[in-house]
Amino acid sequence: VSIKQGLRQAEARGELSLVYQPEVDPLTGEVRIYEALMRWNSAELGPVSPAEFIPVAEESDLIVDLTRWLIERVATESCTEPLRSSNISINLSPRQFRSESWLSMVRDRIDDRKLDPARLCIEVTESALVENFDLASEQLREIKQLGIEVAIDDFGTGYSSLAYLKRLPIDYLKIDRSFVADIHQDADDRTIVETVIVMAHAMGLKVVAEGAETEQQVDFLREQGCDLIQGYYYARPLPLSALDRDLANS
Ligand code: G
Ligand code: G
Ligand code: G
Ligand code: NA
Ligand code: MN
Repeated sequence: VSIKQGLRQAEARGELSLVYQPEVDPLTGEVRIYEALMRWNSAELGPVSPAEFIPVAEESDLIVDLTRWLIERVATESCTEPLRSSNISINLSPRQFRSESWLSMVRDRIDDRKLDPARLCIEVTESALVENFDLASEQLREIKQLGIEVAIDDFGTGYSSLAYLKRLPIDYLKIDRSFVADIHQDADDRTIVETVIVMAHAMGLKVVAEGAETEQQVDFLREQGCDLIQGYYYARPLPLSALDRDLANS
């Protein structure tokens, strides 16, 4: 079967799930945010990455069903431990972000109190915001009015400048893991990370570093004042049932 055919049945067959990866305050070791990441384990195709199936879903109405599934599942799981004592972030592709249907789904769950907007963060890439700046501005204003936070994902891999993003109501920059990976070996990457943190803080933004795998990376990021750190050093993305156990020893 093709990805498209398989995806059409994925929800009904119970093949979709969420895993969560913590974003940790390096000063206290506390989890501030759990990032929800979608997983599809297809009976025919095996595990398929969202990087592969989201673009396919976007070619049709399948993306609407997938987005609804994501929001409903996050709403349900966010009420259970250990998620209920942290914030939760969800990823939206640029096309998902620009269509407003996800926002009305979120609003419905806020209205019936299944989702707490103050605990929700939306992760989008730079391109989602800069490719249609006016629409993005309008969308972000509505999101902020609801009390939802916004993070720029994979920061540094797009083509926008911080000065440009300053005109948008953003809460977090997530430094792309490609800059974090070579912190030990590459002085340029160290400079980029230091500079992004200083500039982001000067602009009132919080910084999350992605992809920290080693103690040296975590030490460097903490010393530079990075607000939150995510990566295998702390935890891999894990299903809800495995989160408790993992946090007990972190
Ligand atoms: O977790 P993983 O390495 O499989 O993620 C691959 C890519 O898919 C990442 O860029 C991630 O941000 C994205 N991704 C994961 N879950 C979702 C989701 O629910 N929606 C969207 N749009 N992208 C997701
Ligand atoms: O594009 P995005 O940053 O959303 O991608 C998230 C993906 O990155 C997740 O699917 C996750 O599996 C992966 N990831 C998370 N932490 C690490 C890490 O420390 N190292 C590496 N190589 N990948 C990571
Ligand atoms: O621990 P487990 O076998 O469930 O890990 C699944 C995959 O996650 C591994 O194959 C590995 O690629 C990745 N992984 C888990 N922890 C780490 C880590 O600390 N560093 C890196 N680079 N990858 C990891
Ligand atoms: Na993300
Ligand atoms: Mn990312």
